[in-house]
Amino acid sequence: MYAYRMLRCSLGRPLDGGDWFVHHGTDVETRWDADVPHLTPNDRFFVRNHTRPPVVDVHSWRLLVTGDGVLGERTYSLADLQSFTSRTYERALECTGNGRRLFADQQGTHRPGTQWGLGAIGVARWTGVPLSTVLRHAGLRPEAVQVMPVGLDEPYVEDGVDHGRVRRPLPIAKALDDTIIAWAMNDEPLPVDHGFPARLVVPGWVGIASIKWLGELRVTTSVVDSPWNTRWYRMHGEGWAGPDAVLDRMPPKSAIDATGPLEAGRLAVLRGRAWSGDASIRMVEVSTDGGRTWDEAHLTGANEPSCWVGWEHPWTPPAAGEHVLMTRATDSLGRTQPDRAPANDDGYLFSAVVRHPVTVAAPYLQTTVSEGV
Ligand SMILES: Nc1nc2c(c(=O)[nH]1)N[C@H]1C(S)=C(S)[C@@H](COP(=O)(O)O)O[C@H]1N2
Ligand SMILES: [Mo]
Repeated sequence: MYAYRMLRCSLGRPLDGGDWFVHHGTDVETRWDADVPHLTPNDRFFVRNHTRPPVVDVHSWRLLVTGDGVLGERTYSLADLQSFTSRTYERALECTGNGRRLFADQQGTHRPGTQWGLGAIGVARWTGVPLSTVLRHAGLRPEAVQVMPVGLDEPYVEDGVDHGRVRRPLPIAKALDDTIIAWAMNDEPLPVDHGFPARLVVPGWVGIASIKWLGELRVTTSVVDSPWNTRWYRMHGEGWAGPDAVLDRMPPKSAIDATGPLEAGRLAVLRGRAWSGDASIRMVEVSTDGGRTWDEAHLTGANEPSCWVGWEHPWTPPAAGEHVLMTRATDSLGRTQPDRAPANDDGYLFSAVVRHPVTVAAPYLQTTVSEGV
């Protein structure tokens, strides 16, 4: 696996000769300071693994559909899944803890866990079969309330406690809505790191919902929990004002792409993107003066729910030196990025406006002229 990751990193490089990722142990995040196209290439897509990717023999692999929520137990080979009418869409996948480092950087409260910047998100073109198609084919009972997808990676052990295979209950409504069992990512077979041969894609929801290396779907007529919704991936702890809540939809967020060199008095076009879970983007506002004044940016390209939309905004830096750029997204549900992200013990959902410091150079022409005088 390590060799595979090394190989992947050596295929093409950003301009500075580094690789496409910020490394956090076995997890990697996409670098915002390198050019990130609308569709995140597979070899630049963030990876979050609780343990290690399993080696799956696709010929003997079968997806087991089981539980009292279906009429009988069934298994599906990859070819079986691919024989159904497929669905393809561009959707974001984002880790629940994306931006966790900013709890320390911007709010002075370090939270334990992977210290992601903003790069634990990517957008891919996913192809697969709607989960609803497979559940109905397996004989979904009207009393079914949830689906528990189970990964084939080895059981997750933390501090000597075996929590079992990575799994998290998905309410039946979301399972039957836009969730797919995907086998292709950007028109290529799923890479090993991203769940080969098949994974769930649960658009707009916390990344943990999109279980990789699918082995089983347990469909039940009663609620069954897993540590991934009782112990982790919920909002709780010091400073958390709301009710202890299981996480589902991601909040609106926005980011600024690499700006390139900025020069005082010279028009630049700031670009970036904004996204929100289960919603499209209504508005992106940009501040070039550290949050005192805000202007509405121009949205570019498609604006689909649970995907990102581009924005651009012209800016002529008034003076050389340090400036702080900020962006604030509002989604189609009326949710706006707050000044501070709600505190919670595990550092989930860093949704606040992010400060983006830039250095503006002195006007090149003026310097040469004054030097010549
Ligand atoms: N089986 C399994 N599924 C999993 C995980 C895992 O460790 N094992 N990690 C989850 C988490 S926390 C996230 S954020 C996404 C990451 O998907 P990616 O690595 O393809 O970007 O997968 C989710 N699905
Ligand atoms: Mo995650």
